[in-house]
Amino acid sequence: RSDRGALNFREEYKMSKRVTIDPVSRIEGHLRVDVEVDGGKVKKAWASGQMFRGVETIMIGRDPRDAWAITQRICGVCTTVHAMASVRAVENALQLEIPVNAQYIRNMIMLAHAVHDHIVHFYHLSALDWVDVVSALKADPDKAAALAQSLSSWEGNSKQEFRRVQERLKGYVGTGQLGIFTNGYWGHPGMKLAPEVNLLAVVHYLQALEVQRHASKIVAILGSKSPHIQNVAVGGVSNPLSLNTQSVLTLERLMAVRKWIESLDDFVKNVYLIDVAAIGAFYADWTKYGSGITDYLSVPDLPLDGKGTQFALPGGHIDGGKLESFKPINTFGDKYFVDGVSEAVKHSWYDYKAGDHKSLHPYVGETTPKYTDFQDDGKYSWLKSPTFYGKPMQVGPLSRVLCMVAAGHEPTKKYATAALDLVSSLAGAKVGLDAMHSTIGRHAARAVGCAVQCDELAKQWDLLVANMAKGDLKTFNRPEFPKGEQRGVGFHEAPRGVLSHWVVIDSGKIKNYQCVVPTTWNAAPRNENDQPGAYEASLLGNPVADPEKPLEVLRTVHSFDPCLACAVHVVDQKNNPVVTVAAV
Ligand code: NFE
Ligand code: MG
Repeated sequence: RSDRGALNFREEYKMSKRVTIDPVSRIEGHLRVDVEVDGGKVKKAWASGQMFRGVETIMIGRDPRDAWAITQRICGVCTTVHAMASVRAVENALQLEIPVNAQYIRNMIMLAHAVHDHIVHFYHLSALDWVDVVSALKADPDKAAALAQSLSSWEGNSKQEFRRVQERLKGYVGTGQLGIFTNGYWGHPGMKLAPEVNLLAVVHYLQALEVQRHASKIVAILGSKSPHIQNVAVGGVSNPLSLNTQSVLTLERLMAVRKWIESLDDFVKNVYLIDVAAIGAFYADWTKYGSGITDYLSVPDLPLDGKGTQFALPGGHIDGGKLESFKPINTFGDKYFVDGVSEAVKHSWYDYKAGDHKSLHPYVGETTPKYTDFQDDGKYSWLKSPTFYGKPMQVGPLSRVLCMVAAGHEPTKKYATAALDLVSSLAGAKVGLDAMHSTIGRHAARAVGCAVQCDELAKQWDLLVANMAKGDLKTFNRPEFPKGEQRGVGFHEAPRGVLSHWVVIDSGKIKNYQCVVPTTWNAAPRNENDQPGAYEASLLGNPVADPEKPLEVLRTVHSFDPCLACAVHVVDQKNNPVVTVAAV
């Protein structure tokens, strides 16, 4: 970052071969990653959440009906997801059924949010790990457009568009002002794409900026605001439905939503899915790196009934990468899920009353901060370490897609097969489902899952409109809080994976509240048995060509789409990095 930093780095690197990336950027929140590099490969890795938020502790004593509005502020990226998990937790505690219209509206919000998240993650947060923007200047724009047209009939693949974008890019670079593209690892030996492919990706990067707005509009129309929706309530949603009255959710607004669904669908299937397959084919060696933990966990989502016993998308657990081991999670409050989750703090900056050698179930979870310093073999992160029946898990798009394939979900199988066939034909070698257990596989899975989500958006829209046509306009069932204690869990398959909120209510007040969040699963420090979390495990064996520009480490970390704000759910502490590398 500064001359001093660079000097420190060179001196220390000779001795320790340790690289600290702090902060990792193009993510949400504050993540530090340390790796020990030997012989050009990562031998040891640490992932550390560098801020404490404490949202769980401020929930105590509050009205459970307010929890969603507060916990939603955990994150500025997946804003909707904590609202959903929270109302589901309270509804589960009360065994409160909600109207199906409320499910459909919530489902559409979750889906639009997820599609937004995935498009932005691929193009704007991670593509620049693979795409050399400066090299795109050397491309022949007509050849690049011809390549794009050979892959897809997307209307934005014209020669005129490719020439226009390249001229615009020359304008940036010519003035020496790269703007959002400053500080990339341009010209790094790990960048392998031909100039034409780089230009293709830059064109779609800019188009994706336009298209992602359509997903946000859907969230804003249905959720009354984006980011941070305002329309959920324990018991349903606060959207009054009407076929023709103004100021409520009318057919006119729903038709606008439909138009944006179609635009997203077009982009995801004809651009995003294709680009991921193309980049995957050109970086086929990255199917060998980054698998890490192959115990996968996902939860079913998109409930189709008021209780959460039927879901559009399946979820469950895969043991050791073996699809045939798949065990489903079936309903809200599923015992197999509820009994399996616990969190440890042996390597986290927290203290458990009964000692740190054991993990705690979220219903009896504790959030008592205890900061030390960064201790390689002791405490080094604000994240806890969640486990499922004692084992660390990988969660997220890859887990979700593998579980859906294992469950026999046909649309997922269809998009996964199409994507892998395209990769195989471009790479000139058969690439199968096994290749998905990798850094690049996480990107492919995210795109496959996103295509499924676009289909589901249209289906949920159809379900809502068909139900309204039958005359059912109900969206809310009032909750009643009995005396005594109730416990509930709300889970949601959020963009980054399994999210669960756990609430203990005592006579209408929150007695305990724990959030076990996707990035907590993936970016967890070592657990009570010193087993590494998913980021840490996935980094082992990663190549590092130039430790001063650890592009390959960022590739694998970014493939998870980190969100540390979520993961630690409000104090920056001093740390003493050996080597500090700031990277875009
Ligand atoms: Ni802050 Fe999130 C998602 C949640 S964290 S983005 O998806 O919950 O992993
Ligand atoms: Mg938590």
